[in-house]
Amino acid sequence: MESTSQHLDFNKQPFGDDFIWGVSVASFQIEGGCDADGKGESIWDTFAAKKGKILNGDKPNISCDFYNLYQLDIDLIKQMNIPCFRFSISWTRIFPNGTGEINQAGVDFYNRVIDYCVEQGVEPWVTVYHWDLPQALEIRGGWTNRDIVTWFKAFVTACAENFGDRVKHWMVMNEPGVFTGAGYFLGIHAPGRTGLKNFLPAIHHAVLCMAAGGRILRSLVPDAQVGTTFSCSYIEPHSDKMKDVNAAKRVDALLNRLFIEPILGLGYPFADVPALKGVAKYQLPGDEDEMKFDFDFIGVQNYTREIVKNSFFTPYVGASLVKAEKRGVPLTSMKWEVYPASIYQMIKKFNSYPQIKNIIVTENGAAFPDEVSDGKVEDTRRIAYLQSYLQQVLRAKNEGLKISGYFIWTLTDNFEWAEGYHPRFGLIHINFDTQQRIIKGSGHWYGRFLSGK
Ligand code: GCO
Repeated sequence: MESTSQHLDFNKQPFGDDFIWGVSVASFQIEGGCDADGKGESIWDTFAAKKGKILNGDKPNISCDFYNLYQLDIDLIKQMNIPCFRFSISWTRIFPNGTGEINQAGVDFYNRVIDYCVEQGVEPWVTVYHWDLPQALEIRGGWTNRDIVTWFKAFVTACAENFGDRVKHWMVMNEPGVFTGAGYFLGIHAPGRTGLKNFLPAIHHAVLCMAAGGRILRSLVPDAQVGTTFSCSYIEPHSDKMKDVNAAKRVDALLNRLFIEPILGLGYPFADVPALKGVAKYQLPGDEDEMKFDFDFIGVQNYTREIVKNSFFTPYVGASLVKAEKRGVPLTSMKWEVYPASIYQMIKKFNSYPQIKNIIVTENGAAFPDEVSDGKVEDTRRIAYLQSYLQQVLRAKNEGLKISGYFIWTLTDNFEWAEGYHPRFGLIHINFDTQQRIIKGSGHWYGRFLSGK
């Protein structure tokens, strides 16, 4: 991998003055305050309270205490010269039972966060749904129940009506592929359900909600830019044998095409993943149109690539991933390969859909085992990672691809879902016992990069 010193004078200038820069977080990963001021229980509160679900038994109840320390964190964003702050809204702060009466104290919390951003000159970018479904709705079937479309519309409407006067950049959903796949098929994320019978309806309802949410935001906040975000990994076959090439094609359809294509009006990629054909069972007449929405931008979230080989015994996809650990490549704490060209390839892939108007990298970053020494965190590997991926974003931009922004995942070390607190992704180090924040070397580097000097 490229060394840090190679890019000491690399700054934002070659990206042009209009390029958008930011940092991303998610409500459940940072806020804590799990029952503060009338907040209801989300599927992640329930899941994390169960034994054996979160690595080391880590608890999300306090996390980074953003609920109380938000001003401090927004001050640090400003100190790092970061213009845009992407965060999400906890559904159960607004509707403790998922639907029904609004909890004004929850609305007030986000009003405080948004107002403070505006006061500090930091632009709020809001994700409506970043995985923390109300447990009260999960009991009624959650993403497998088509009523979720009605519940979700009410949630989006409440967000648009309460925050749309100040928030002009919206993302309806974060990575539907991950919350349906990990939460409703593999059972490793909340709510911990498994199998096609849960996964297939969850996929279709997530698509309907994404499009419906887009329409609501556009009508209630007409001067807003409305987007949504997708996880994606560059997929390469293990060999050039036809069976591996075809296996890679199936995994690519599953991981990279399943949600974007119906939104663009192309339908589900059933031809390449026949196992998903059962989704059709949940489609009602008229859904083809309801699934479509012309988003102003698509958020691409990329961290790595995957190498795929044919695997006769793996059900449904007949393919398996060749683990990065076994390939002798540089790894992050998530055991994800550091492979900068993946971000260029994914921008190029999304760019190739003529229906997509604009692409923004809404997440990219890396977890490394950072350590505090003499009050400092010298995370040179993260700086090298970010610089090398940014070089690839620049390559895409210079080739004329429709890429117009980049957000780092993430602001502070935080609760990394089933992995708990061990993967540290932040530009800011957190001591989870004292809540002390230390801007890491990477945070100082991003600040200099963004100052354009
Ligand atoms: C995701 C989520 C984030 C993660 C990040 C690192 O992409 O899974 O948006 O919540 O924390 O991606 O895994």
